[in-house]
Amino acid sequence: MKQKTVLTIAGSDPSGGAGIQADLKTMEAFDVYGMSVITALTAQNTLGVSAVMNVEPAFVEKQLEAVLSDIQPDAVKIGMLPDRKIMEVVCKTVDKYKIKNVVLDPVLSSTSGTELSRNGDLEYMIKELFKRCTLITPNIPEVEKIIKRISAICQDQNLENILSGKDCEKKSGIIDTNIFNTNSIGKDLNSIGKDIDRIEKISSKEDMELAARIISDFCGCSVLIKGGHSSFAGDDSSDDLLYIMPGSRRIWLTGKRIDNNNTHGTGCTLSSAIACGLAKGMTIEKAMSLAKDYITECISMGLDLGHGRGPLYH
Ligand code: PXL
Repeated sequence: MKQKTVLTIAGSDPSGGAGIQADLKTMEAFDVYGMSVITALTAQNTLGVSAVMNVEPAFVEKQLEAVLSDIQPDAVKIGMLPDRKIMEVVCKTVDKYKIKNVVLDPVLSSTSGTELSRNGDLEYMIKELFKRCTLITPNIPEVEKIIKRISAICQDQNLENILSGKDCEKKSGIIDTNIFNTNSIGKDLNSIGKDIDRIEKISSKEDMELAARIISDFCGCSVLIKGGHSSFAGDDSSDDLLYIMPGSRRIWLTGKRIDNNNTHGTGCTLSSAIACGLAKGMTIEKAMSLAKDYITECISMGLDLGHGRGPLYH
């Protein structure tokens, strides 16, 4: 018997709601064979993270080698990457094993105990890791951090040259797409230079669309912006934007905000569910649509565990 295989590269949450524990439960629910490489141990519960111990990069590499030299995953989900050295190991391994179907949840927030405090770490993630991914799945606060960083990179590299497509490619070696060069939402190049600053705060659906396009063009991957943190869309909606790189397609996935505070691990669960769909050969849209149904069901079951922000019903 054969089963599709999915690997998660992420941190451990001993209370079982997020990280590799949530990923593996999700894989079980999608009937794929789950594997896990651990990047960090956290000590946490539903009330918060009390300690984090990063795994040595060389040991992350040992885990990756052990798994990948034996089993080629049909998809990979990447979660918490606590430092740049671990990111470098992951990039190297994705290349070495020509891994396809990579879904990255760019865990940037302190709720997981990871604050990628050095800008260089986030810059590395943006320049080197995103382009190796099929899809990245930031929430709105993460989008704001990413846009701010892209804006700073662009300023460093002289916006004028970037807008004309010259300098950036030479300096960073990353831009092979039509950066800022699409008229799909009717902006001329100069106004987009201003827009990048305007959307340092995402305050409308239009901002989400512009941010998704900039990130996708700059980084060379498809982007899912999760609307769960939006406060502008009205109280009862939680719409996600899927921006698919080939063809620059924008797809809105509408969702009702569910009255449940127990949402610990939703980011991990959603990105894993998408990876499961990709492993089964689905398109990004199809995988996302099934993942959204799954997460909606997991939240609406109303599981109530722990004294803080509780986990989902997986
Ligand atoms: O959802 C972000 C996240 C990722 N990884 C680990 C976490 C969390 C959030 O708590 O604990 C290990």
